[in-house]
Amino acid sequence: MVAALDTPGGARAVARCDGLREAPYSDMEGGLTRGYLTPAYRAAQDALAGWMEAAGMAVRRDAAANLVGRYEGEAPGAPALMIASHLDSVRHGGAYDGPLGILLGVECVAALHAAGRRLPFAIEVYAFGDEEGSRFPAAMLTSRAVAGTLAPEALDIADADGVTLQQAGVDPATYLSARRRPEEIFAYLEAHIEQGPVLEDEGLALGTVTGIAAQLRYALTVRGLAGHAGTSSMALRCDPLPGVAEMVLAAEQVARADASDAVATVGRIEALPGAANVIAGEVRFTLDVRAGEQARRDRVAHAILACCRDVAQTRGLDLAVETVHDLPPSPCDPELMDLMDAALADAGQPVFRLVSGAGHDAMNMAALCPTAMLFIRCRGGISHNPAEHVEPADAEAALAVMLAFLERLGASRHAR
Ligand code: HGY
Ligand code: MN
Ligand code: MN
Repeated sequence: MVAALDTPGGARAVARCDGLREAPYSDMEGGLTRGYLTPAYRAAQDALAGWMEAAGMAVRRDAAANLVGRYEGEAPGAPALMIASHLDSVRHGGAYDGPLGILLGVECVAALHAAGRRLPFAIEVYAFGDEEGSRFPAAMLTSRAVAGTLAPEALDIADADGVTLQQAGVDPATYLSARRRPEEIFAYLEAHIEQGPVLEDEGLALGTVTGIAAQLRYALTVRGLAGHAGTSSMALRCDPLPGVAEMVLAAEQVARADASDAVATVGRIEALPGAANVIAGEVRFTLDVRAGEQARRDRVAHAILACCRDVAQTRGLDLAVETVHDLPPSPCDPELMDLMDAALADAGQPVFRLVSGAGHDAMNMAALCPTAMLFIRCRGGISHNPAEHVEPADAEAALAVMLAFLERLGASRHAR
């Protein structure tokens, strides 16, 4: 069990995140990898369930194996504000990307519970199970299921070891019953580390998020002809790996040349069969393209794919492109942004707004209800890296702003 600080608050949320980076809450030795539905995921859920119960919440797991803690409002069964983020991590990632937003939600409820406070709405804290897509070849499965935007066929997937979702412990036949309705959830709030350098550059701890960049993710497969590294002359080779090298460089060059907020990343590449003395027969790689506006994202992505097709044709390679996901930009709700700005001021924080280049579950929840996000400074903007760091004082400030946000939201609900 993770040793939890006795003192409720943002610093305890940070300490709990630190505890969740250790065994048995990680699938790897010497770092943090927590995949959806793995033993580490289940262990982390068990620790979280205990903290939710101690904060006065009723705890359940939904059909998508999300952990959900509910704290009733003044009237039982009232529509809820969802406060959420994700419990899974990238491979060898940081401790705060996801869990900090969940645990700050738990601290919000713990503060209300300790004061015997009930608001004019319920609060449901969700620990989404799959945001990163680090285990299965899909991302944001669980928030899409809750938002009602997940297609049934998206569940027909298996991880790198061939383990299906069903074998991993969820039932595809009932999975989509995790869906919530607008009459149940009226708004969504996610606190998250910025994962970028803006707040630190501005000397600020917190900021109101204006929206989330549009995101395209592809899986590309390039096939050539496997062969013997010693007997195949250079002139006669059909080696996909140098071709993919040209494609990767093209992705960087096209995105740089756009001289905008567009970004392109090849994060994973795999040469098969992967032996030192075998010319690869097949190379698989991912391509992630983002921009604040969909048209710019599409322009850059299509230009990169055109370069890939040219390279494949020139080199006589076979190219297959699969779209893994296509996420439009997701603006945050203007009224909730104003509420967040006012809550920042209530808590003595400068009011500052910024866009999110990183994707978040909030972009899916926007299909269900109005969304708000609060960004928290992280050192050097480093994330998806074990060096990810957040100051406990900044988490305390975030909690104060979130509690002020709840009070203002309550007042606005009373005024209706
Ligand atoms: O990819 C992202 O932006 C998020 O961290 N899953
Ligand atoms: Mn992440
Ligand atoms: Mn995240």
